[in-house]
Amino acid sequence: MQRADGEQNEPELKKSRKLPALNLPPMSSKPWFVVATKADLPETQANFAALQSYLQGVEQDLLEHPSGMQHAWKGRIDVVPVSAIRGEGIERIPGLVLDLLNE
Ligand SMILES: Nc1nc2c(ncn2[C@@H]2O[C@H](COP(=O)(O)OP(=O)(O)OP(=O)(O)O)[C@@H](O)[C@H]2O)c(=O)[nH]1
Ligand SMILES: [Mg+2]
Repeated sequence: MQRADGEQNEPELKKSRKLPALNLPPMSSKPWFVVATKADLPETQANFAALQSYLQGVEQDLLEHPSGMQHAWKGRIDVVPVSAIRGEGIERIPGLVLDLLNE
């Protein structure tokens, strides 16, 4: 902030306590999987096939990880087709989460 007398005045925010550095692993290092909704709609089939081949490309390191990070998590990327509206296909999800937690 510029004062009328030309002195620099620290903005109020800068005076507040600095946050400590984050030493947590980056998001990109975390395992993940994809839940693909609308599997009950026939018109989503082509998109689903495209999604599967994209994920295979990422898994096989042929395509960039979606985070753009070099040391991103490398593992099996599952994709679960579901009908969110009918609550179908969701049974696999808790098991997938447990597998990834126990990795
Ligand atoms: N038939 C069907 N409709 C769904 C499904 N999931 C969401 N919808 C409908 O799709 C519309 C968009 O809802 P959401 O998916 O929550 O919103 P969104 O993800 O921001 O939008 P989309 O890009 O359309 O998926 C709503 O009318 C939902 O009821 C599904 O699995 N099957
Ligand atoms: Mg949606």
